[in-house]
Amino acid sequence: MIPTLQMLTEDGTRVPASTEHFPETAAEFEAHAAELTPHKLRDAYRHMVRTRAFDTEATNLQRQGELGLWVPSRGQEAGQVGSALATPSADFVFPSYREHAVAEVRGLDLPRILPVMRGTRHGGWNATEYNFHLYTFVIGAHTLHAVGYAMGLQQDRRRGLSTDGSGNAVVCYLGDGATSQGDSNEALVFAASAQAPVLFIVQNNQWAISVPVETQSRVPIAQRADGFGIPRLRVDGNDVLASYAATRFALTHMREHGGPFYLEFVTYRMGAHTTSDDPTRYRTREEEAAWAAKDPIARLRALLESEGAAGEDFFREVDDDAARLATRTRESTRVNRAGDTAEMFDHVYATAHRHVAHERREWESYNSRAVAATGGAR
Ligand SMILES: Cc1ncc(C[n+]2csc(CCOP(=O)(O)OP(=O)(O)O)c2C)c(N)n1
Repeated sequence: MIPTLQMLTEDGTRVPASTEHFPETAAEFEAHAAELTPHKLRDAYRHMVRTRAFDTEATNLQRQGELGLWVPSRGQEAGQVGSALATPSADFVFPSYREHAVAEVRGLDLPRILPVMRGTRHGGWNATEYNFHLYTFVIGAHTLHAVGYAMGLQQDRRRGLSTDGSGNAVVCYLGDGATSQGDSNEALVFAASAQAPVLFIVQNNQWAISVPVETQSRVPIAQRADGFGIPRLRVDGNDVLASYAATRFALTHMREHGGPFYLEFVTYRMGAHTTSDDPTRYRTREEEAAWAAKDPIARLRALLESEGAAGEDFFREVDDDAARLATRTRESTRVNRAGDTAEMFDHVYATAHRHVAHERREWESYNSRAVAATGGAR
């Protein structure tokens, strides 16, 4: 079994990175974790609690018929927040569809994720504004987009084109199930061949809908990187310190040595796969209880309390902040109506393009005829 980096135990105690398991790199992990000052740890906690409140509200909205579908992130907040805090804002991020806490850290107002789940928007935000791509529901497809983007960065550099503000690396999130997809494996081949600067972060949440990770892979997920010649690390994904330190380490390694890196975050999807799923059909209550005891938010709270970094006032204020976000999520979603469908042409390219302009005109003309034919109903 390969070792797993842990710096915060399940009961919220800070522990040094194991020098036995990571003899050459433990000191670097420690140095990175030390960057998380009490102020930054409080920020991390706030992001996690806000995301969970939003996530719970979105689940409720789906149950009440306000959303077609919801994809809960409960339980995966530490890995997402830790890695996102370690990622420079100029580095482009390709999420799959469960990275709500990453969106929160990137500065995207979380209710903006919901129109696509309500069926009123094609996307929801301008990806270049946050360096955060739209969600991709086709498993693994975005891993190829991420590698293509990183190869573009390499081309720009080779040609001496300005790369100001375009970042040094690309971060791509995928699930354990996605590691079985053809696209994801092709992405790893291309990333390794081209030595493209892509950090693959696999959130191993133990389940791909009803398929357990043991069926997905006969070896620990991180070990899959070995066959591609990509350096890797296995990390406790419910530990915000280790997730942050590992991501900082990987991005630093990539900057110094070039090429991709692969992180496996060991975590757990505490909720259903989506609101269309019933996990009681395929997993035990004992398993759920065992992982509930590793809740990433409780763990960070215990650390903040034991180190005197936050007190009751802070926790109450964060809960109020999260409750306000949930209320705003509900209110903005219930009045949300279909947007202008032509906005799907807005962000295809960063600058205007005549083919896209032509397609937009064609669409607008078709759409106005279709609206007229249905007597104005949309
Ligand atoms: C190409 C493709 N095949 C199948 C699906 C159906 N599908 C949706 S989610 C999912 C499981 C993904 O599991 P994993 O990659 O572990 O991510 P998680 O949902 O657990 O975050 C599948 C098979 C899909 N969306 N796209």
